[in-house]
Amino acid sequence: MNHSVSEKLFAEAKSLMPGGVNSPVRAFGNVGATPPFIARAKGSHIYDVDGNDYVDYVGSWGPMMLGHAHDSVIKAVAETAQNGLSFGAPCGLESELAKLVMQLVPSIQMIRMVNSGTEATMSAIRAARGFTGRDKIIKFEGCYHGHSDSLLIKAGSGMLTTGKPSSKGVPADLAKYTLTLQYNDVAGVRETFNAIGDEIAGVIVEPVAGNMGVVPATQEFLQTLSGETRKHGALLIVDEVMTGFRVGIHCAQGLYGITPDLTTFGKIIGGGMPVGAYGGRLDVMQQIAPLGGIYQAGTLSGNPVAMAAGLATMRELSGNPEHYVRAERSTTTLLKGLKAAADEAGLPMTTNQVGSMGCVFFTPGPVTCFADVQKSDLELFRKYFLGMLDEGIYLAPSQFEAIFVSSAHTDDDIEKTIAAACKVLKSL
Ligand code: HOZ
Repeated sequence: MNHSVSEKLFAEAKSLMPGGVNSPVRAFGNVGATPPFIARAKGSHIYDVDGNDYVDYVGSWGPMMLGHAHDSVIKAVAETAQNGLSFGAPCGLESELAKLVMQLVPSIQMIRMVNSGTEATMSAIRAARGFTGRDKIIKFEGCYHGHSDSLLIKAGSGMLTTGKPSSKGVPADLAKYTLTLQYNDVAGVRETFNAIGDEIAGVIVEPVAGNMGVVPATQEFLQTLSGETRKHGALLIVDEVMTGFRVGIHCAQGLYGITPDLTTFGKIIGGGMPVGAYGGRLDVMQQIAPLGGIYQAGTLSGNPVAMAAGLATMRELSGNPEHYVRAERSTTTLLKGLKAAADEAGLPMTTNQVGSMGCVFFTPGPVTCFADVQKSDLELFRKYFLGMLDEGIYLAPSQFEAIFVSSAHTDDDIEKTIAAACKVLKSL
């Protein structure tokens, strides 16, 4: 595959931006290749500046549940943009999106729109601290909740890609308030709460971890978090930036039957535009400015174009449950095919899936926590990734990320991907 135009653009970008990118994972550093520069995308495919066509399993890291440039979303964005891009003043679309999210997720009694998942999680942590008057938070190793200071401790996603899961620049005096436990470790959670439960402001968790590859939580783990936080007066923050309206129309909390105190959203609720949100219990959300003393603000928050993209996406998804059925079925077929290809090639592989999120690990498994993830053969992943890219299959360029399948993926896309995997894995 020719990547000469991408190579030229990347060389220039590297002199302008750190690593040539505006978000680390997309630099392809972990797999040792030049990232294709994307010219356009439609449905399940993306096309680079060299004219290469790929079946896309990144989907902008999650938002593209309907596939790229879905007609209804593009129409809503184009029509709304005619009337102005941002007012820094209220508009009706904010309430429309808020109502729809609250209808679908009953734990959300009040919501605040922000501009990214990072803003949402950062603000939710502040809300938990402000509400409880406590400083300590619990997160889980390998979970990633954006790049705010308190959450960049033993984090996933790009932090694992760089091999340094705790960021420089986070004051030690702040980092000491973030306790990191093992994902799915029920006993560890109980012990910590027994020891210092009355010091914990909140627990933040990805209900399906999607930033160390995909690792689903067990029902028992989530129920324990729910029970222990309630017992000790701490808040349970379920980070649904990835899973929200992806694993089901009622999100992961609907799937697992849990009622968080606070939930964070991003990705799908913006339909591809920069949007995030946090919301939950009324008594907590009423403490947010201007109602209460926990401050959080944003000039572009709730801007009409982003709200319109999110609304169009959410209306399409909530009106047509078939999107979920189709995307999940494609994911199951895909992962079965990839596993069969690995078996055929005599390579160890574990597949994890929840809905249309999935992942392969090059280890016999099972993979239920970060310690298991670390057993995966990264060199094998690198070779697999590069081989697949060459076959026109665009996967997340890191073992520590998810693949996202959309309802626009066709049976042909899935067959082509499995055929590519058979060829690539056999050659390794
Ligand atoms: N951190 C996100 C992936 N889990 C986004 C990566 C990117 O956009 O480069």
